[in-house]
Amino acid sequence: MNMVFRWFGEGNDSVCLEDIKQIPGVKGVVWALHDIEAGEVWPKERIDKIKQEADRLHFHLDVVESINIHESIKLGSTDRDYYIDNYIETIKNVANAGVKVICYNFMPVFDWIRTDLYKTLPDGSSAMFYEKDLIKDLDPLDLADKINENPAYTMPGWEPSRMKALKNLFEKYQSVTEEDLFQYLRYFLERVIPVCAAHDIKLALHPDDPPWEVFGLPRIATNQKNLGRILQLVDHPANGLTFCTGALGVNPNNNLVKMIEDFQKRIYFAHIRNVKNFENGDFIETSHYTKDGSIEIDAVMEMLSKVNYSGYIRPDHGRHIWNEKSRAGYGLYDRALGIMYLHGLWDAFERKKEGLKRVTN
Ligand code: DNO
Ligand code: MN
Repeated sequence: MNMVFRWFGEGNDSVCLEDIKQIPGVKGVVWALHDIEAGEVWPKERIDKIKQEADRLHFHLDVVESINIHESIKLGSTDRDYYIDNYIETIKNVANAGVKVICYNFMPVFDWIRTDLYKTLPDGSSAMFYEKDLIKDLDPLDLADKINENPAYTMPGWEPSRMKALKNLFEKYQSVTEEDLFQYLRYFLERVIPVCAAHDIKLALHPDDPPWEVFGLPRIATNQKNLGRILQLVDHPANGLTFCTGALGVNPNNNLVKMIEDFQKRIYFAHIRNVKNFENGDFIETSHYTKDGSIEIDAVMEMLSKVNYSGYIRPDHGRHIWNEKSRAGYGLYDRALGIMYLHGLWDAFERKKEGLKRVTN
């Protein structure tokens, strides 16, 4: 297991590399060029600059999160090859800098969706919240009109620049079915997986968050059956998964422990976080501690240890605690607490596997 920590880059994150250095056992930072639009090539000079910054503190840059996929690829449009060619150039550029795993997602239009980024929890901290009915009752085309008239209507986490094209994009997706999305993903993978294989890179698909259809937009990386099918689209070790307990775990029908057991050979990156699921379909993110949420983080770590997981792990979103001002979900304090919990579980399960010999030696 290789513990890593997400960092949004100089000037783009309240957390600095020096802070991350003081969290025990963190070997690398998970990075991206966040200002580069989906579909553009990541320039070598920009990658080299991040590498210099990370080298200074002896962090590796093995994991990129994310290289985002242009909508034309997800829509199967006629211009998709241009964007896939660019993706391939970026794969080669990051491979040159030593990257081993590329996390990405295949969600139409939006990445993760929440209705409140700073909802207060009973202990006085705040965390990201999803209110199912609020999303259910929204007509996205109406919403797109409203956002264009008044950006204040925008939902948390939505970048205003993308919202301008929202209506147009929604219209294009009207005719795209789940089955189409599988075929468009296959087309993409058939082109990029050989390049990844040649450059010793693993592609690791992040599950959809939340793992169900939103605003009538199809979503496919949602459950065990679909993830299994995605791995078969191009059945090659370079076609892998990011295992995100929070994204998958808000659907109580997803058996996370079984997924780890079944997909163990193809999981290259794990995002560990806890969420509390309410009966009406709402959910709120919590601390990583098993007893604070609905996800058995202890059982997840036990299975990762049992299958001798040797990939990368990062604590996913944390709460905002101790008055920290940070990007939503990405403060220093709660993610650092989370890491110590994950280290504790991991070491205990590893120790159990070895028996008590280290104690008696
Ligand atoms: C949220 C993250 C996601 C993730 C992308 C991967 O904080 O888990 O935004 O980075 O979905 O492509
Ligand atoms: Mn995640």
